[in-house]
Amino acid sequence: MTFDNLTGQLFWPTPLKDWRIEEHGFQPEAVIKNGNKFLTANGYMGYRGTLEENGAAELAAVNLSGVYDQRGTAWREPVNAPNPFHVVTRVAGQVLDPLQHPISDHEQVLDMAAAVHHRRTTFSTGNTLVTITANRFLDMAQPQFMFLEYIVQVKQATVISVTAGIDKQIWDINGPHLVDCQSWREDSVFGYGGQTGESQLAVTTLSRILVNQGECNDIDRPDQVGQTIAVTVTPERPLCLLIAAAVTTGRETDAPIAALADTLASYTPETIGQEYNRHCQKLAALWHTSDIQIEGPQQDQVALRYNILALMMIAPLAGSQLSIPARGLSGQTYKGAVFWDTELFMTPFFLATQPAVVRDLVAYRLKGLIGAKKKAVEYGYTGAFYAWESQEDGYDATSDYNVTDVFTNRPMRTYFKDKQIHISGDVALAIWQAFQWLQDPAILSQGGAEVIVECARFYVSYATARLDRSEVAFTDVIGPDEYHERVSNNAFTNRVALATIEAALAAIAYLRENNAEYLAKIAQQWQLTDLLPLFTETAARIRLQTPNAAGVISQFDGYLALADDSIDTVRSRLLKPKEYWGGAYGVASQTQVIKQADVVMMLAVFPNDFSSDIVRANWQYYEPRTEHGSSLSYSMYGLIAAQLGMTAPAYDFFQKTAAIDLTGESKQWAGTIYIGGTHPAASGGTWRLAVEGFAGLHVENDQLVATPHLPSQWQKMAFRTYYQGHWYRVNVTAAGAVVSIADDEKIGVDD
Ligand code: IFM
Repeated sequence: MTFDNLTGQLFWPTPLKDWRIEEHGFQPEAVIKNGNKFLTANGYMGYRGTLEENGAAELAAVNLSGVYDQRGTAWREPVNAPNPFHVVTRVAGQVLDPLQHPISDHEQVLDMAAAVHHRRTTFSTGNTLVTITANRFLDMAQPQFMFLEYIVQVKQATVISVTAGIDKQIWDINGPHLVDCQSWREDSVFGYGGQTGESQLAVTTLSRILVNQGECNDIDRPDQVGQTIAVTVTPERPLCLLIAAAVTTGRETDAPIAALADTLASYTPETIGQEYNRHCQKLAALWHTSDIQIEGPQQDQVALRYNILALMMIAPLAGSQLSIPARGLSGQTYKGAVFWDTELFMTPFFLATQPAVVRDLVAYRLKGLIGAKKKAVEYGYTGAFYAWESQEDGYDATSDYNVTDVFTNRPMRTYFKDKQIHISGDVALAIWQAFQWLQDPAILSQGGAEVIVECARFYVSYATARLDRSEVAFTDVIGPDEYHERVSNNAFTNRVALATIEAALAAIAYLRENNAEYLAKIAQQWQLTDLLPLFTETAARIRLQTPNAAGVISQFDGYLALADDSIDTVRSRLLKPKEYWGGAYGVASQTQVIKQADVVMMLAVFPNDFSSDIVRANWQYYEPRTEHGSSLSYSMYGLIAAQLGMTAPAYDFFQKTAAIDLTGESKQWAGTIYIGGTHPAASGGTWRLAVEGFAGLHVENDQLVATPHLPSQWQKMAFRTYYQGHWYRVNVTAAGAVVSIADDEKIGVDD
């Protein structure tokens, strides 16, 4: 459909440098990395930061939140929807794609204020220049919708042909996931989709193209459904396309395809502009409560905002009861599964800035209780053993063979699923923290208390199976450091188990006092009479690792007796670059080299357990022995360093954790398995390091207090935070911090 008044520049990116991620020049080897770096998302779906001409080979994808499928015996993974923004421009039959065609200029930008992806590429073609500019956003106000403007400018009159529409070739790792796919067209709207093989869930992409000139023809080819536009473009009149698209799945029964198609059919350039404004308003409201302003190097401000936006864009939609996968909405790696990353690294950000999101994060784990109870039974325990890699309804997607041996190409038995038992406590403690932070009794009475009690029950049953008469031990486990498998009394795990049982006792005590009716109803189901003494007795006897004469806490029984080789020595023993460091024969397994913060993680989760001398002794002992092979590691070392006042290393770790998705230099392989994508735990960790580390925000006697340790590079920090029914402003300088109430804020926990 042709619109004369379509001139482009509807979603133009901000010129403000503090709000821009930008890259200039084109590097073919950075295409996949940039797909992660320039991701845009809106909680319903993520669109990888690829260029419009890219397809499955460049990992272009529309990754859906919470829709999974399994093909044969391959790993179950999230489903990608057909991509409606596949646009290819040709001049004299040549495809304008920087991977194939000479260019004179290229930029890619993420406008963080409006979550707009922008690219502009100038191609040298014949004796003229053709510039393609494209801006797109995933609508925050109407999350099933997304919009793209695509503009072709020329230096002199040039015959241009454009093919635009839905790409039928979907990037899948273990697909294809959509079967019985069909395309269709009704007036100006066309669509393509199918259904998932495993659960027959319909997934459809709909689209409509608006253009300002040219001869438009509908196409429906094996690879694409859409339109071709042929036109002689002049310097005075660029070719402009606007694509309005929507994705729908069988879950949205209240938004049938016909209704979405009607909305798409009704759009004009003006109403799309209005929709963009609504999207920006929605995002501005999120920024209002979530932004952190600093006075310091611009690159730090930009990096901080980048990580905050990364979390805002992937927060589950209100009421979806979904959570956040370890790779966010950037694709299918890590099976789109939810790990402890959400509870320990991301939840603190949402509690403080968008408390309503926490309701869905908690609801997701409540739904997972059935699966967690089943898993406990499968392993011979009672209570709730949560999935290490959780998909929908708490299904544990972890394979028994999560790593492939690079020498034999055989799957290696790993024990993440069976032995990383701290996951149950991570879930329980996050729910307990949410209850305390939000002061919302419904969190406990609507299922939260049950989860906490069942997780505590699991620890009791795990421990009693190996009960030493005097001490409760947790043998044969894996702590956060995954390189050392099947160890005993991992310091973090035992401490988490104790805190879980204590939280269960506290939750029961709270219910007894405040909701006796509910407690009476479930007392029998929980077998409270038997359970309470068991909880008290177990909690009193859990063996905690204690500091030795030098103040060092052993990561697990026998850890300090392992070979104390340096990381470089251990690395020098690798025979292949992608060799796995852990497991039975890994180069790190029989040494003190660890993958990620473990004892230091415990110190971050339980900050009041030890004196600062002990905390410092452990930071100093473990840091040189930590490979930081997980994106979860830098932030926790930075957080503890900041709290200790070691601001120089804290700042160094801030820069490292904040840059993980900006540089794309994190680990991309586990054995022969690709694990690339975005790292929201590092983003949450970045926020925690800034807020809990540099600003020193914490709770003392139910009051928010800030004891700052700003790095010398920062002069000021200012941000908002929610706590127990109030909004606060926190202003930090090197001299101190002021935490003041700001109840003029309109956005509350239920918005
Ligand atoms: O949850 C983490 C784990 O701690 C280390 N490996 C990667 C997982 C997902 O981020």
